[in-house]
Amino acid sequence: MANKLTLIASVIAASTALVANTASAADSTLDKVTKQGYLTCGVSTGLPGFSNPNSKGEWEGIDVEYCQALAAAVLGDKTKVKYVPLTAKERFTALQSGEIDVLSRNTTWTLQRDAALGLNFVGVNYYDGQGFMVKKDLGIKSAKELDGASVCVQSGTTTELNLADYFRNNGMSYKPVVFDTSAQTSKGFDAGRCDVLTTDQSGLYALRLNLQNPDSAMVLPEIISKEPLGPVVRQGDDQWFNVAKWTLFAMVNAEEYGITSKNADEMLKSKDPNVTRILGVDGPKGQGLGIRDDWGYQIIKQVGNYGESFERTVGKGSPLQISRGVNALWNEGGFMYAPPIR
Ligand SMILES: N[C@@H](CCC(=O)N[C@@H](CS)C(=O)NCC(=O)O)C(=O)O
Repeated sequence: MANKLTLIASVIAASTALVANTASAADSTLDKVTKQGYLTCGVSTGLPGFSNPNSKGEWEGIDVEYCQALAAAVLGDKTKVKYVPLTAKERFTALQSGEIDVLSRNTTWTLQRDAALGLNFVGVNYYDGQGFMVKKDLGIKSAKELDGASVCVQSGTTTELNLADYFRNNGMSYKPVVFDTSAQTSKGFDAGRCDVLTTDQSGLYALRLNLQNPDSAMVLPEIISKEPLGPVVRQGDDQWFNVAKWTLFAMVNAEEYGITSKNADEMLKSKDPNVTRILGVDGPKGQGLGIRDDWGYQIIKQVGNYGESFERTVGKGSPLQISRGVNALWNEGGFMYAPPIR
């Protein structure tokens, strides 16, 4: 009897180990990405500055450049990315199911998403906050004057929840007019389906550009929430989580130490150990992460540092013209601070 029980126990242990092994092999996103030779990146269906197809159908934006950086770090080639457009409602299921390797889609880091949804936020690549846009001819100057307004809003977002909180907190009522994509939301606003459009403030500036007459609308001064936006991976894959985190940190650190896509080659010979460690000439290189030693160099050379990416996509080099504000580096009055590469 005892023998039989031992036998059963060891069979159970062996099959559990087998299941665990299969699961961990299947769960290793880094192995999967390396084997297939490309990365699958979940983006929006189109939001200028963040993730948006250009006239040639190429994806552009700060969230797209993060995926390019991740591909450069892991595969040495920023073009090895397959983009999967996702609505706000679809995005988390796509990540949980393994359809995408990383979600990089103006997604707000919240407790519920980080914990209950089984996801890990990589960090913050854009500090945002929710705002309102109205037609100028309404004559409204503050969100406090919006009692009774109809509000165009996108489903499956923090925006919907903050909107309800804000109106309730201020003793005001509103009528939600709900859409699935940003294109539908801004068309709805343009067509007069609502008095006001609400979303992340960066999104307001982006959507305003696409209105028939951008000058007819204005953004109200109130910011009603915190929207720290960042890339997301699945829980339970620490190696991939690390690679994803340090890709973002390398871009921020590179800006801090003045390494750019243009001077990266020269910087390989720098006397500053902070610089050479970011570029993988010295220091931990790729060992602990399990990727190529020159991962940092590849990110900066092929994509650029955080500041370059910001200016090109949402900043002064883009139609959005957003200033750095709180997204400046920590030593320039902003929140962008990355742990050291050493
Ligand atoms: N940051 C918020 C809102 C994200 C969001 O989806 N915003 C809309 C409105 S600008 C958007 O990006 N839409 C793009 C799309 O429809 O694909 C969240 O994580 O819930």
